[in-house]
Amino acid sequence: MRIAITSDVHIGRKEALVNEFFDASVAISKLSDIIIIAGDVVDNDLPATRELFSKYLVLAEDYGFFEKLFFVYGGMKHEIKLLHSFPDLLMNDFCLLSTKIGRILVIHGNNIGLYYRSEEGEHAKLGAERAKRQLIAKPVSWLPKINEEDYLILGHLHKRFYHEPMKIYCTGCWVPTADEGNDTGYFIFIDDQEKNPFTAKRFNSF
Ligand SMILES: [Mn+2]
Repeated sequence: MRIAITSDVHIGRKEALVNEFFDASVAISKLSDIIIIAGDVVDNDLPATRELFSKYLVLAEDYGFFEKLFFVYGGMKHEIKLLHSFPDLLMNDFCLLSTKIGRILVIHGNNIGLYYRSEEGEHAKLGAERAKRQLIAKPVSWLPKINEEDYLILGHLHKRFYHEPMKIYCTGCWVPTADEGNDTGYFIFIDDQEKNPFTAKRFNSF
């Protein structure tokens, strides 16, 4: 199975790399069996945002990847409302994949208490680690029970990292800001047949 995962595109925000996201989606769709957008695909529910999102779905139809798309809800109610107004979209609070390398749980993260305190010097990795440990210790009713061996893929933090010992990936985002520099616009690509199954692919690397 070949899986592409990204999140936090924030379509509708002025700075968001929307065209880059569109082009990268077309490129990665040719390599992937499933494409998961792990929350915050849109930034708001304005008419211009809906129009852009509709364009994305038309693109997906045209290039034959509409059926590969899966949307995981982000933190904002307007996103759920927007997604629900488009028929035939696959979506849920989470996505659980059973692969050759093990189970992979994809969730946005805000809804399991994912946060970190950068002003106190806490790294985003620590916030993600705390969230996973808490989820293992205190499972929540709306998610499958996970353990340490399961991979966890998160959005929400707008920081891209791989916390290898904890098997946690964070996808980053598509909104450049001063302190994030060019670490935006990535898909995590997983091929469970490969010896090194995880790679990160930036929009300008296709
Ligand atoms: Mn976000």
